[in-house]
Amino acid sequence: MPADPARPQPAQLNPVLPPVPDIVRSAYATLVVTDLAEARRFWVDLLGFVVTAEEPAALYLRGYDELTHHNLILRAGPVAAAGALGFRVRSPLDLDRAVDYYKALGCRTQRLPAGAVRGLGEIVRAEDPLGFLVDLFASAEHPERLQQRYDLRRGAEVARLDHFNICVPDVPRAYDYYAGLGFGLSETIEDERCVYAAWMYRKQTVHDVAFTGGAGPRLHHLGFFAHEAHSVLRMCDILGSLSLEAHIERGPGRHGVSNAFYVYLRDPDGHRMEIYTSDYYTGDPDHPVLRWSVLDPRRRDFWGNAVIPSWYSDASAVLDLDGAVRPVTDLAQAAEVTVGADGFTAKNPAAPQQGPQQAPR
Ligand code: XXG
Ligand code: FE2
Repeated sequence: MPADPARPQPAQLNPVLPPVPDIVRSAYATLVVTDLAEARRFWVDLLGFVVTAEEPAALYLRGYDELTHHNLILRAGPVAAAGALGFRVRSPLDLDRAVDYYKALGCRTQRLPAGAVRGLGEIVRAEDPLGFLVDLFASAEHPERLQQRYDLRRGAEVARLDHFNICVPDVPRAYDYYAGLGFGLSETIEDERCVYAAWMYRKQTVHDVAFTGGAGPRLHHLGFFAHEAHSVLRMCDILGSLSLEAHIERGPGRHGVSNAFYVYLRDPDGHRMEIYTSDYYTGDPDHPVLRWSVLDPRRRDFWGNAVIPSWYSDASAVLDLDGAVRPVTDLAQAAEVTVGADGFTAKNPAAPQQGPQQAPR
């Protein structure tokens, strides 16, 4: 990875590729669930997602702040997996660019007409170089604005999708691909020999996408933004009251990376989601990268609480363009858990007292 990679210009990285599509933000994901009624109980009845549209085999859900059709599609299917990761692009011209760009990268690409994904205009769907399905769209239906319908809010009071976290066997390769698409780098976990994880953005927050080193391609989690830390706590209390505490996998806590307050939940199929609040602005052109030592016990939980092993090992399979589950490649670099200091021994007084380091600019 380059020494100072904040917002590299894609053309500088690879001058032979056609212009990149202008990606605005991470916008939605599709999860295949094996029991739609069970999934509905979790995502709608417990977590409080808004149902924009409903079909016998699919639900289109959004947060209370979302002004487009959906942040999440739950689709019934035989095997739990993640479908496409949806990115909003700025204009229809960016869809033409996306076709040329992914074709130049040698990726299988489809153009889907408006309405092929309910609520959205035309879509360019590609199998990206990392093995994930991505949907790029430039227009969407605007459902009723619910931001100030406080009377409707339930569960975690989720506002919108914030980010995708993906498991990749080679983190620097994932960085290169997303840097080529014009994503900026906000934070990393690294040491002198390896980058173990990285957070990258298009919108002006810590991330739209993050990479967790591991067998991949797999979806690690979907991060959803809530406005208040108490929404995170309230969700945990609701699950506890209903003896559904097994859905809570990690947290609640304060991340070192991103400074967000968080909890990770697992849905009935094991898909992981995060409720996430209070990260920070990254929109300045010279936004400095924050690099955490892999040995810093506060990097993943600022209070030094150990990360549960399943958080590193488990993730959702992903589908290819034909709807088949993609095979995974094993981690091709050192595993963070073997070098890091989360220590499944919980708090580690012997860990070095290193803080986050600002990259030299
Ligand atoms: O959104 C995130 C995360 O990717 O889910 C994980 C922000 C920070 C972290 S970490 O566990 O590294 O603190
Ligand atoms: Fe996250």
